[in-house]
Amino acid sequence: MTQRAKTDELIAHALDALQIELPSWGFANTGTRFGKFLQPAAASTIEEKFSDAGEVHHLTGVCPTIALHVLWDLPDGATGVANIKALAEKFRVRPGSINPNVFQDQLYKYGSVGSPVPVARTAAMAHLLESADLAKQLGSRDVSLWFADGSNYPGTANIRQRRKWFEESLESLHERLAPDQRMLVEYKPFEPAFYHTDIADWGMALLLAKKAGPKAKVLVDTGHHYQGQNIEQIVAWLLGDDMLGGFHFNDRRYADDDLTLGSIDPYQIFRIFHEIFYFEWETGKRADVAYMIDQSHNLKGKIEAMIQTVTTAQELHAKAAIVDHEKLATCQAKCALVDAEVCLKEAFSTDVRPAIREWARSHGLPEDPLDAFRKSGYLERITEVRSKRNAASVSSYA
Ligand code: LRH
Ligand code: MN
Repeated sequence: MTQRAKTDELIAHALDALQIELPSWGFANTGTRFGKFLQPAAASTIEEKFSDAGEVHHLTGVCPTIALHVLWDLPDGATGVANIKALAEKFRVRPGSINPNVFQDQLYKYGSVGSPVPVARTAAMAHLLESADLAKQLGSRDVSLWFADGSNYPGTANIRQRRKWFEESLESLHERLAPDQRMLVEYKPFEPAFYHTDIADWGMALLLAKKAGPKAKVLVDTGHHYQGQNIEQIVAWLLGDDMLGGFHFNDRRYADDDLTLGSIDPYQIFRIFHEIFYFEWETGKRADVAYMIDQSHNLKGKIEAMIQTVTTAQELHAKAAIVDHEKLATCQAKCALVDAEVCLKEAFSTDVRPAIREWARSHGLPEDPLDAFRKSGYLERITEVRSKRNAASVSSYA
């Protein structure tokens, strides 16, 4: 078999295995604290979010699930389950990770499960347990946890006491999960809290997950790191402990900018994928990792941005799949620094697009999903239906 054929086979194999979950909120009119620029075609109903996710899956073939945010997508709790199942059937996209929301209600001013206010802790715990039950009813494996909990001024919070409340709550949630379910603990260094955040980094998330139990893993949101932090090293450590549960992919220049994946630092995502492929090559084990997108598209067309993100992820994933791991391991062992680095550079600079187009053709998918979307008329159709309603919604900050 020629080297080219070997490479194409590795790429096809990687593309067959790659599944990327889409965030329902990525299709809605979202913004920053300084307001949001309304898009006439934006989704606001759960049906529209499933429809848009279905369109992206129809064009790319690799997005079979949609992440749901409980308050935004299931505001009436269990009464919304039947409708979600019907939408999943209609648009051929399954409900994916279930995201509780314990950060929006006024009750959570001083935190949720970490709040000194007992009624806030009780309400938050009840919502987490309800979210686990909703996940069971929807056949969703993952309950994906992010807490805005923290403080804004030194001395205003008992950090150790709050940790204890988090440990208790996450242990109770762990008990509620079904044997095949998981809870993913997401960390974030700051925002909306600007002095301390209770789950601020991977170490805190790891300790809480390990204390909660075997169904708890760590979720790495690529936008939740300090400048200069080595994210792929965190990924390698979590893989080593079998504690890497999944990713929220996005890109950033400064902080949690939620920009489209690979728009600022594509080599970063390539290095992350590399650590996962290298782990799988070395251990022979399949990394049980959920790949999810977590972006809010303030300026780009939301569906175009999502398609761009998925195809960029496919490309960077395919590049990482063709690193010559055998050669790399030999170079690392004999400290052949330049040759080791070249193993990655060689793969990263390989144009994998012809192989991806061939893979798409062989799966009856459009070679260029973005172009196919633009020619589909889907955007024109939904704009017709949604624009009047969207024009009416306000976008002011204060
Ligand atoms: C917090 C976060 C979290 C989601 C939210 C939409 O910054 O990354 O994962 O719940 O964005
Ligand atoms: Mn996230």
